[in-house]
Amino acid sequence: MSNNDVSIKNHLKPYYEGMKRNHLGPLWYDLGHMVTNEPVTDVQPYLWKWKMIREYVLKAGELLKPGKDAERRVVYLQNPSLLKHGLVGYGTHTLYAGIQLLLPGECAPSHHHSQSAIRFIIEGSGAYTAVNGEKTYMERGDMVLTPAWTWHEHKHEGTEPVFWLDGLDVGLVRTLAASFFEPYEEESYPMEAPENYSTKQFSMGAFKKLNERKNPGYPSPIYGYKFDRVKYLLDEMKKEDQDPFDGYAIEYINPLTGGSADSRIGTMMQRLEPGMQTKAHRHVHSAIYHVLEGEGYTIIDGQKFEWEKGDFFILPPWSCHEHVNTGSSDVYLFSFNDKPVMEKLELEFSEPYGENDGHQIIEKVFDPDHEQVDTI
Ligand code: GTQ
Repeated sequence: MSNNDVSIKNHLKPYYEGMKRNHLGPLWYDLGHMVTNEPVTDVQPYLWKWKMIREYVLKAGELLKPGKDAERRVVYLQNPSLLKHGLVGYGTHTLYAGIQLLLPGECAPSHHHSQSAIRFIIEGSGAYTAVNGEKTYMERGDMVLTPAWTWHEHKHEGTEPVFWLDGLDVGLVRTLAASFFEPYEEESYPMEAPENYSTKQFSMGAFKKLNERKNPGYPSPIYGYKFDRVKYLLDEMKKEDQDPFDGYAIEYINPLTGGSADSRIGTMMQRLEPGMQTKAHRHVHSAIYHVLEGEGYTIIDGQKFEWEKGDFFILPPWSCHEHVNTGSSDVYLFSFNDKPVMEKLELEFSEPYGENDGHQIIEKVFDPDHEQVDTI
């Protein structure tokens, strides 16, 4: 830098300081921070062990009662990289995951909100979620929708504790400043439809009663997506149906639109055969994964995340990832994501990892024992 440049800089100092005081900024310095070449994110990958989560959720079963001490008995997954920014309850910048526990006889009262929610059943049976007055019974591996604004409540008529995953678009709705919540005036919304009606209506084909009105697309006419159907489809898939990046994979859809089951939260199940390793790619959408069955690992941006049945992990936006099944039986990975939003906003984009025959080199191994120290 010449003397001349320094004196120009000094000369302009009052100009830049004045700009700042008046809450203005020079785009010629900052454009590169605003309109970046590629997605920039604070979201880091993370993994939680089911054993550890389960202990904390069970303890909550002793501490409080839903509908009495709390609206819902839920322990949520807090991504540490986002808590730094004060983002409480964030798994990714758009998605939230919580583990809900209902004990026999308990009821989580009816309410509705502008967030969309999906449930994925982890353990136990005999509980239902009622959506707009229709009971949908929940069994392990089922996915249940409670789309934005639908009235929903949970009740347990069985004998064992029931655990399920709640997936909501909390971060997205918060960023858009569009959160609304309202409890129903009574514990229960009137039961208007026969049990499991929407699930049955589409389980053997697609039928409706004569004169029954169906909304022309939203929300999905199905609330309960059964795991036995998902498993059947995945197990039937042939070698040529394999996706190089996701293995055998299906998405849950709304049969009226052909789009995702929930209009904002995407849901997917993947099957990986023993020894299978997918190729790495990255995409704009982010996801939260739950291991329904099996063991293996996922490499995310060069870091190895080892998982087994029940574990959860975060897939940040635009992070390179590939999955490996290291066990002797099939792996089933459930995940939910913000892909429908990215697609609607014309922001979705993906690309394969171009080097090393599509596989990343492991540079680091995530150590949950180091990260999750203080168990009860
Ligand atoms: O069950 O309705 O984990 O409203 C977070 C917000 C569950 C629910 C959560 C909710 C619910």
